[in-house]
Amino acid sequence: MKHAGQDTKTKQNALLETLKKDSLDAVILHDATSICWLLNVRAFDVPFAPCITAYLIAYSSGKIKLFTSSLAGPSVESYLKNNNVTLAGLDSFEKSLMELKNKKVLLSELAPFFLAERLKNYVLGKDPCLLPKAIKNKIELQGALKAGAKDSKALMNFFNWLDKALKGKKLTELDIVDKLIQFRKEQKNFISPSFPNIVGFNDNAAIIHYQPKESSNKKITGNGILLIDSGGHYLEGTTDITRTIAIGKPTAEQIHNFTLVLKGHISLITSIFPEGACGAHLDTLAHIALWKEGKDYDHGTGHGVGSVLEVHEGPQSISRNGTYPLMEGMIVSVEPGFYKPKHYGIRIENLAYIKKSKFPGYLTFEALTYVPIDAKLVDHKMLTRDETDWLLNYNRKCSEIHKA
Ligand SMILES: [Mn+2]
Repeated sequence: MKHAGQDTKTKQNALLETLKKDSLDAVILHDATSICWLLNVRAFDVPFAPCITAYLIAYSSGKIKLFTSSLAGPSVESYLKNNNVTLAGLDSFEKSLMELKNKKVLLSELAPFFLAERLKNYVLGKDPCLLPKAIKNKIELQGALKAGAKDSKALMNFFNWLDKALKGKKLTELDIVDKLIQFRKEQKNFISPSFPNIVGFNDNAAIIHYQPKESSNKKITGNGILLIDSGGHYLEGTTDITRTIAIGKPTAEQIHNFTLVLKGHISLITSIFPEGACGAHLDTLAHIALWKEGKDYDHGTGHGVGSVLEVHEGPQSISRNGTYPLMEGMIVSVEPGFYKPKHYGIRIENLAYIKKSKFPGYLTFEALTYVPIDAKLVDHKMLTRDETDWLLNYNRKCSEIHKA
């Protein structure tokens, strides 16, 4: 509750209102992040996402049944009991499901097929927890800012170390993966990485979802660029950041393409947009500098981020398919990139939250991530005055956070 900002009873009451409004007998939740969000519980069933594996049925009577084999400990059990939740094993889910056979039940469009198969009278709709989970409350946003600052510090400490370490013995991509975890562990309330870290040098980074393995593990040596995409869960929030840095001397082409990606990043993160605008409307901003040169990248520009749940969370997304309105309080990543197959990859990723702009009815972003952008990869001649100002301000704020 300290970190959730809203108790489970309040969340349950809002869910109950939805059931009443649509005259539903029950709703079945299958998404672990929705269940954990609703009950304000976290667990360690799944690597990289502090969630439980469970099903949940919320009845219009106000009763809630949680089916899981993973929650343990009398304190959790009594917490749930005090909050109206009956605990049952996963094996008894089927029986409760059959009892709902002729009832009017809300099922998420993304629910597994077997649920719909068992029920006759189901209504397909959005998971009712999806939107309230995505719109962070004040405490969750404060937590995200705290987690962002700690994570940024961890990364700046890491990059300082890396700078020196590269002058000594040869490091590999996997050495860096280990070090990233070590530096995050130094920060208070660190829980775990929020996804398998991506560390790719030169051609490895050209593979968008590359993760180093023993068989692919490259030594960081000679000239090139190094892409590091990593993140963590802290008690207060979840982080995700990508930095691309020059090792040795970058080529003019690498500097040029990095600057195009940077222009896209700045254009999106500084944008002001009307309420109701969707990710798809803004996606172009991150691409336009690349498109002008017949270049592009083949991944989404931004995803929602859970609060100590999953690092990828809907319903919002900044991509061609992002048709959900971006709303105040949502957290998104801003991560344009560029990949030259078999040569190198570039990505610049910050998290940001959506807030009111100075114009009524218009929204904007505020960064949660503060780790300097590598000046060795920036061609200042390609930047406008505003872009240069943004970069200076941004890097200044990074050093303030590092010193704090
Ligand atoms: Mn990301």
